[in-house]
This record gives sequence, structure tokens and C-alpha cells, in this order.
Amino acid sequence: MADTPDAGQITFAQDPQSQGNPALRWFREARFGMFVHWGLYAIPAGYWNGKPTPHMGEWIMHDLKIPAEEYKQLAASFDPREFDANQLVDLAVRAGQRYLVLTAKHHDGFCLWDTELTTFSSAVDAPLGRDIVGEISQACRDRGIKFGLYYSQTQDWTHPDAAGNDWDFDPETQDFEGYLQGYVKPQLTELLTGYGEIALIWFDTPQGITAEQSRDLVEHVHMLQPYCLVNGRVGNGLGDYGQTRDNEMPDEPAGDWETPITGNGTWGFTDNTEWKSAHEISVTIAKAVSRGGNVLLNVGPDSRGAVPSAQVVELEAIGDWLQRCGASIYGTHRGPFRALDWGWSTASSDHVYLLVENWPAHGELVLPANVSVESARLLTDAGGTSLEVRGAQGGAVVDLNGVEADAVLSVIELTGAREVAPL
Ligand code: FHN
Repeated sequence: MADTPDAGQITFAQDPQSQGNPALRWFREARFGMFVHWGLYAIPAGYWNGKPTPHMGEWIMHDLKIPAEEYKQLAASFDPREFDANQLVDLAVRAGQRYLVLTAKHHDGFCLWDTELTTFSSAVDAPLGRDIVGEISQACRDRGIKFGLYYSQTQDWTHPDAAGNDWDFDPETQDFEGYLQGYVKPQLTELLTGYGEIALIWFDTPQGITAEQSRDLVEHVHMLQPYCLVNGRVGNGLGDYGQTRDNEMPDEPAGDWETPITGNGTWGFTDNTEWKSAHEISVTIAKAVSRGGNVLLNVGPDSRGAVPSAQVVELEAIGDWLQRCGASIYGTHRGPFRALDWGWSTASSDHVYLLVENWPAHGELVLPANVSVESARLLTDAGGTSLEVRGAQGGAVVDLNGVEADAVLSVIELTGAREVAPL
């Protein structure tokens, strides 16, 4: 199978047969999740024998063509004694994230659970013998956070029959179907039968996987847990919901979808410290929810299992913002006002929410011309300050004179917003 890292990973196709999966209800409610990329690559953290990797931290084995047998030795140093799954999931709770997706197996093939299929895992080859999937799934269950698993189905750089490693293995003689049937599906069975309810399986980089093979994986997951969602990167337009490319924001996507975003410029831990601010993240959430989507924000714990403290600060600021204006995000859907020059809108059954990025200098927020409103209040301040709405059809404005913009992103709640005449 060809080694084309970015090929075929984008899909907005949502399998029509899956539109009715009742599990999409929690997905739409949640809107914001934590992605956790954690594995052996956190140990070299972007450098191999002093040489920097040119790409993202978790791709170091591939990009520096490290021989599989050499890379596998890292497992002996995977010794995160201080890692506490409860602390990680508590952080997700504080950040206002409603689901968590852990890399059970990334492209390097290292497994974070006690699998029968290989010893290359945190439970066997690593000194502490820990089942990280088990630890985090329990911590999520205890806190009511939906728990999902990332599983690299096509690339596995330490498996001779999987895609991605052409420096150790010969792509021409590989038995990819044998790998899917004899390794991937049995591992998925372990994950979907050993850890209680799994909210979703997050496949990635489908590359050349055939439609039949993608369908087989979807059916396998649903046979074991019918309400486990499958993401669009299972390939070939299948899955329960669609995905953007990494860090992308689509204009007018249909159906249910999610954008995975980095916290800095990498998924796996490195010394990159260019953290996205709480403001940037809030803008991404506002854009996504106003277009009917979810945001899955990554953390890449270091080799001890710690999330860098500078990122924790931003996550807590987002959590504080969501504490104040969560009504405009959780369980809301596409907003009625489009192409606004000051921000974005979301809606619930009772309210329309305005997420205001560009605070009007003249103090008046101009609503679309065909809209009338009964009342407005500021959601992001402690008291929910009422705001005066002046004018009516063809000129309603919300008076923001004397009101300060929120340090993260200001949100206004409208009651009785109505379209009074088509534009
Ligand atoms: O190659 C992976 C990458 O390492 C990371 O896991 C991201 C997350 O969306 N997915 C792939 C690239 O799109």
C-alpha cells in the first residue's frame, strides 16, 4: 500500500444509513472534546540522537526513518510513574470538555492497553505494566465524560503488513487484508469488549483502504457496540459523522461533523510552546458550533504524562468561559444569522446566541435587517446584564454602550428573535 500520509483523510460524507444513530444526540450536545495524543513519541519529544524531526512529534519514527526494532526499544523507557488518569480527566472537566478521545494505537503501533496481539504495549514491554486505556476509561466513567478511542487502522509502522513503513518492510509483499482481519479487528474486539461503553472509535489516515474494508470495520464496531460512533476517517465516505482536515474550518458543511485541532503545532509532545490562546480556541468553537460542528482540542502529555502548564492555563480559561456562556454552545445548533461582520450565531429551541468577535466601536451591534427581537442580555458577565434593543424590523440594534467586551469572547442571548420578513 502506498505511503501517502495525508491522502484520503477528508470526508464530509455521512453514511446515510447512520444518520439515525441515536448516539449522535450526545455528540451534538457535547460540542467540545479533549483529544489525547500520548505514546512513546513523547520520550524523544521531537529529537532523535540530537536531530530534530521536521514534522510533528508523533511522526518522528516515520520522518527520520527510525528502524522498527530500534524504535521499539523506547517502550522500556515508558515509565510515567506520576501519571494520574483522574488528573487528566479532571482537566477535561475543568476545560468544559464533554468527551475524550485517547490514542489507543497511533501510527507507531504502540498500544496503550493490555492486548493479546502484541507485547509492544504499555502493559507488557513498558516497565510499569499499565493499562492506560483502562485507567482513563474508568476516570471518564467516574466523571460522566464520554470516552472514545483513536485507532490507526491503516498505518502501523511496526507491523510488517500495515501501511506506512517502507524502510523496514516491502509494500509489494504486504498482506494488508490479513493485517485487518488478523490484527486490527481482533484489537478492536478487545477495545470494544473490555472497557465498557466506548462512545466512539476515531480512525485516521484511511489512505488506500477499500470501501469494502472500511465498511467491514464500521460493521465490526457496530456489531460489538451499536451505539459506538465511527468517525469519517474510517474512509470511503463511511462513518457516522464527518471530519475536516486537521485545524480546518469548513464554510457550510452538511450533517454532523468535527474539526480536530492542535493545542500548538504538533499532536505528540515536543518543546513547541506556541499555544493557542483561550480566545483563539473560543473563536474556533464559536465558528464550528454556528455551522453545526464539534471541536476536538488536542493535548499531548509529556513522557511523565503531564500536560504542559502553559496549556493548562488556556484550557482553564476556556472552561471558565464555558461556565459563563455554555448555554450558547452545548446542545445548540446552526445559528440563523449568517455572514455577520462581527461574529457568529448559534441557536437553541428558546434563544439565539450572538458570539461577538468584533466589538462595535460605536457601541451598537446591528442585527440582520429582517430580524426583530424581544430582549437581549449579556451571557458572559456574572449578572447576565440586560441590554437595550432599539429599533425593530429593518434596523434593530443591541445597545452595548458602557458594556465591556469579554476577555475571551462576548456572548449575547436573544429572546424572541424572529424573522419578520424575508430579505
Ligand atoms: O497523521 C495523523 C496525525 O499524527 C494526527 O493523529 C492527526 C489528528 O487528526 N491525524 C493524522 C493527520 O491528519
